[in-house]
Amino acid sequence: MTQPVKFYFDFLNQSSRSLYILLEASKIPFEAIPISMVKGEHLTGEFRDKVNRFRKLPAITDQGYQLSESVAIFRHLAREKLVPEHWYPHRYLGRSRIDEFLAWQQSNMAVACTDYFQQKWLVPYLQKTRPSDSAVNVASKQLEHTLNDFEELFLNSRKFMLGDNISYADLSAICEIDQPKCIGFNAFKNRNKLARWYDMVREELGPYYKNVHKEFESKLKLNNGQQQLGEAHALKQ
Ligand SMILES: N[C@@H](CCC(=O)N[C@@H](CS)C(=O)NCC(=O)O)C(=O)O
Repeated sequence: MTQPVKFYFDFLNQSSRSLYILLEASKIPFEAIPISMVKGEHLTGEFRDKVNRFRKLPAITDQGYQLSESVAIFRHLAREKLVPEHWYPHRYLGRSRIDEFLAWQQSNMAVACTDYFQQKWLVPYLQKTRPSDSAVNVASKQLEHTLNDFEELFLNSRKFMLGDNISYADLSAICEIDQPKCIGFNAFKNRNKLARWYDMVREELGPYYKNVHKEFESKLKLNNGQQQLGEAHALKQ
């Protein structure tokens, strides 16, 4: 019998959220295995030794084989499982367009969104310090630039990036933008097209998105509380 895919993830990570939503929305049987990055669970034990030699999230094991890198995981699922056509459509160069976006995303959007998230939230959390203004400034500029490019180069007058149907490019992009957005960055200032697209994607994803997003926000809140305690402790010393 085919075993469910084992999916290792942390909702603090954008690709973990997009793949989780894809798995759920596609009704692919999977075993969800949360791994806490802030507790360093990805650096030790079975995860390090048997699941992902790169020590990063997300990761899967499928029929005993391990696979990492979110784009490779997405393509594996699309190839090996029953993923509905609209997520990665064959028609009108759909797959090639999505591949083009994912390649751009990995070297542009993901870098900018991750960098902002790390400087503003993750590094201060782990080091129990305040964010460095200059590092956050540099990251903000890079982020503004990437969001302008995204709006200008990938969005159009249609509902979603490829037209009337949502694809994995939209799902992956919204989870990316949530990274800075959920810690207070205003991604929509002077970007009406981006704001309109964001609302339509969120609505289309419905409860799949809502539930995962809620988990992300509660992880941020939970860890924020701990961060403030840490800061107070650091100030006392
Ligand atoms: N290109 C990889 C990036 C994976 C990645 O960098 N994951 C981060 C999560 S934001 C991670 O696991 N970081 C843990 C670490 O670097 O210790 C992908 O798309 O899967």
